[in-house]
Amino acid sequence: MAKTPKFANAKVFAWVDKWNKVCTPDRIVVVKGTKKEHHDICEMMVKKGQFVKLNPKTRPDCYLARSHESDVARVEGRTFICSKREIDAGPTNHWMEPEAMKKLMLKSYKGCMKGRTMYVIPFAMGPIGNPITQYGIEITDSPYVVVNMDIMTRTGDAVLRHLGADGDFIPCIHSVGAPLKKGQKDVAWPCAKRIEDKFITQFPEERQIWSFGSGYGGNALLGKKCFALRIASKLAKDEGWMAEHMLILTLTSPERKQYHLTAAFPSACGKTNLAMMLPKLKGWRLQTIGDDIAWLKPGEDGRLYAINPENGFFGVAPGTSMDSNPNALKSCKKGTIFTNVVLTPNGDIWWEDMGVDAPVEGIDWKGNPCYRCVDDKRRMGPRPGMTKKEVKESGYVAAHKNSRFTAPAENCPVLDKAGFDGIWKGKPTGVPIDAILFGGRRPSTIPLVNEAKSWTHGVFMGSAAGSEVTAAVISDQIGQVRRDPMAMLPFFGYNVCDYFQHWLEMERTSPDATKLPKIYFVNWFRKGDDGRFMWPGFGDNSRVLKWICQRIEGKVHAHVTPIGNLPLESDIDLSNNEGKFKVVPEDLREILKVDKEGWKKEIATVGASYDEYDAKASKDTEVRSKTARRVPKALRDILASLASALNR
Ligand code: GTP
Ligand code: SPV
Ligand code: MN
Repeated sequence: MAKTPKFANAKVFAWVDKWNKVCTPDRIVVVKGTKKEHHDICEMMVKKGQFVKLNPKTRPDCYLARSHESDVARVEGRTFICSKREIDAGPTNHWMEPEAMKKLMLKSYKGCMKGRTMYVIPFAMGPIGNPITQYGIEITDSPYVVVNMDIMTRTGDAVLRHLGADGDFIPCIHSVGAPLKKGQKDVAWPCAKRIEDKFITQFPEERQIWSFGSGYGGNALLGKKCFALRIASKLAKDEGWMAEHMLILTLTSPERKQYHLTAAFPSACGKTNLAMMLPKLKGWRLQTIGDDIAWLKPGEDGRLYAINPENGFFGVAPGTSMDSNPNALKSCKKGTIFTNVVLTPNGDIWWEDMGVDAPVEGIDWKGNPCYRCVDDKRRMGPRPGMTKKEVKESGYVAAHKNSRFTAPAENCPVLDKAGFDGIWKGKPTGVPIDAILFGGRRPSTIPLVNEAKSWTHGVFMGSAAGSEVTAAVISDQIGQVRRDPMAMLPFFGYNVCDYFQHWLEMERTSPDATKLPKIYFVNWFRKGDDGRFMWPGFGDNSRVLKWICQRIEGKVHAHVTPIGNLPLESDIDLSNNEGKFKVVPEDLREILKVDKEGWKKEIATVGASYDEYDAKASKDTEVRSKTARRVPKALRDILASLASALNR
């Protein structure tokens, strides 16, 4: 057995020592967080066939990994919130009694790191030393996780130094669940192959994270969804702040006025794209602070101040092109890890809708050869000589739909460095937020942009959010619309109804509620009868952001409708409406309307989701109060008045 290394912090030592005894790794490495260490681990993985080194001329310090076919996205069906009582996990989460879960998982962990190295990753969520920042220790047997965590969070010695002898941290344990027998050769992507052997478990009361069996994304990089959303949302509720699935951006108007916006869209629904967008409107400048997670704390002045707890981007590759998101592509120029994309013969990468010609021949995400289509240079098929139509009908893609890049934030050409460092006006407060956007992929009904009439109405809008399920999760419901309140459905660390109540409380407890951000609901994804998008999206979304800023300034009027305040068509700036994708004025008119019949159905669906949440509370005999763990009355009231207005 390996000897547990010394740590100045007794709690860190205890955490590592405990898992050393359970997992029995061959050796233990404490991650220092240096460039050399990162490089050495990547090169070690190349030697073991777990990474492909990309062409250092075109992609310096970049690597490609291919995951196992069973391990390509988050596994919501195997994600658990293990609070002591089921009702505290709520109606949207899978639950198991904590001690029962630990017993079960300990069986899996027993000897699970035999033949492997146990890495200990000290990491910070947020700039080290910032008052909003939190710390973690992730134990893992996956070098892939180490180098990804290295990009996605601030890791290493600096964190241990900050923790000192008794600093607090969130303890995390992760194993791919694939011990090696003596002399057994490792595979390219070790993991537990059967879905029922994977566990992504949060213990919100003890504030621990136990993950087993998967090496992919949010399942394994435990700082991200498990910590910064599930555990942090619980911390935030207890302490009066918010942990949200939101991008953060800085927008500067031609008059040089700065605005900070956050936006909560479900997985693979456009956060990274909006966070780095190149505005089509002249004179407007957009900068990135974060692309996935925001922690917001109320300031004494009543404003909400936000930091991005992450240090990199774990972005969706397919669809990322110089047309759609040049800043994301530029962020991937160096020091980036690509997972499940196509390898080209000259050691570069490719994916569908990258906006560049596919190589004549390449290696697809499964490691098999793939070939450029005969009639489309921008498509690849599994056999030579195929047409685009044949490939489309077969459902084949050369890069997995949830293939991703892990890129350092510092690579982003439009990074708002001060905001990213959590600094505002020289102080480490995070940036003050002017507007919060909710959104989702909605082919019908939901207008381009809709302004909430009040904070409570905005909370209602968030609670009512729905979206088509994307490939970011392993699911048989991809493409179907599901309710995804605040884009947090997979990430609530506690009861969704308490979470709604917490949002409402942010207004009630605010030192000055008039300073809270204004709330909007946007939809870039309306489709016509012919299936085409009715809004060009991407850089054209700046037209909507401008309208939002003008509303904040009180410069433009709006149509006050039962669903919310909608723009007058003439207030959407259509200057510079040229290029490959354009706003079609007839379509714009359509997506700014209230579709009364569609909304009646929408309201019924929202009501059904509320009823489903409440049904669970009714079953819990221990719920004494009549209102707790139920959808707050304030939201029910808005639903009812909206229903009656639509039926008038
Ligand atoms: P996660 O990392 O999973 O949380 O996803 P995300 O919300 O950051 O999504 P991302 O920005 O990576 O976008 C996912 C997909 O949506 C990509 O294929 C984009 O091309 C597409 N997309 C993003 N913005 C727009 C838009 O404005 N219009 C359209 N039509 N597609 C968009
Ligand atoms: C998401 O699914 O929202 C992601 C990717 O950001 S993952 O980190 O895998 O959760
Ligand atoms: Mn996400």
